[in-house]
Amino acid sequence: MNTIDANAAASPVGMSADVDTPVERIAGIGVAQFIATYRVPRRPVILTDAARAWPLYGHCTPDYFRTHYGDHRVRVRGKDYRLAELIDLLAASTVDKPGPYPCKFEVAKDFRELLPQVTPRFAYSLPDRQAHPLVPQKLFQYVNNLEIFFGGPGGEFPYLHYDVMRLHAWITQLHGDKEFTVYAPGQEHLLYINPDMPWQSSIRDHHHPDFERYPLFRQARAQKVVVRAGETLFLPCGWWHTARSLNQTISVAFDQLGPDNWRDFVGDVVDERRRLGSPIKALALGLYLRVLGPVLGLAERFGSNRGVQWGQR
Ligand SMILES: O=C(O)CCC(=O)C(=O)O
Ligand SMILES: [Fe+2]
Repeated sequence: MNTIDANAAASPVGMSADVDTPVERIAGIGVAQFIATYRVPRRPVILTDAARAWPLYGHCTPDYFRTHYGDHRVRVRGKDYRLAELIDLLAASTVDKPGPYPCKFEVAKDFRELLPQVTPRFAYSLPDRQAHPLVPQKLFQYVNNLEIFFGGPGGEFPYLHYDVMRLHAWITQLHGDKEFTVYAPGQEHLLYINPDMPWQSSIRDHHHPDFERYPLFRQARAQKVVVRAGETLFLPCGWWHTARSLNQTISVAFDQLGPDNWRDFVGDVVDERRRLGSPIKALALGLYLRVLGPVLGLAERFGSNRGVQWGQR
């Protein structure tokens, strides 16, 4: 796996989205410019100020959660903990003896009081069509609306993937540093895609891959991007990624379905129905969604799907 230093330099604006264009850090960009420069050309980018308006920004620490939510009951991989207990485990996590990872929870269900603390949703991530009543909500039954992740040093995300149904991914580091390894789309032939879950790679222990077993993976080109406290990573639809926690981390993540990834979304949804052995349903759903796309696009010109906040699905 070749990597290049993602944080070293900014690249000229307007270059196409490929893995050799280092991920930039930017601030103060207008929404229209963001869409034209990053979202539509599908260039990952780090926004250093997107979450600045969140009340939780700047004072989200493990101690904050220990104090305010210490007795909160949480469940990680079938095991129940008090949040304070989990935070202690993560504080003791090391590369050699990592604590559980990821410890992720749905904010609207597990930390509902936090919703106003991570509001407003960034205008860069709108419109979002996931909650639209004309979009079958069943499609999102396994997609969490808004997640909070707790991690400790050595915690590694378990599989290389792109976010399911080719949604755009937004990940904000509220505390600590996380290293993302990102692979541009188009390298699927090198990533040993899981045929049953084609948004996931089947490479085991992909952070320390066995290149004898996965020789093609050696040719995959990746960038390592460290996202630091306060920063937000935008990962466009179809970008493969994984992450590891460099120290104690708290992150908040959500997905976006907008006009510019609609076609990709429909393609994946239809393929999935076909794979599940329902070609007629796949055809009908595909037709419906292909007609719906431009209708929603028209409504969005008049401001539709922009007032979306959290917990509305
Ligand atoms: O923060 C991480 O560990 C990766 C999160 C991620 O990519 C996901 O939940 O889809
Ligand atoms: Fe992801």
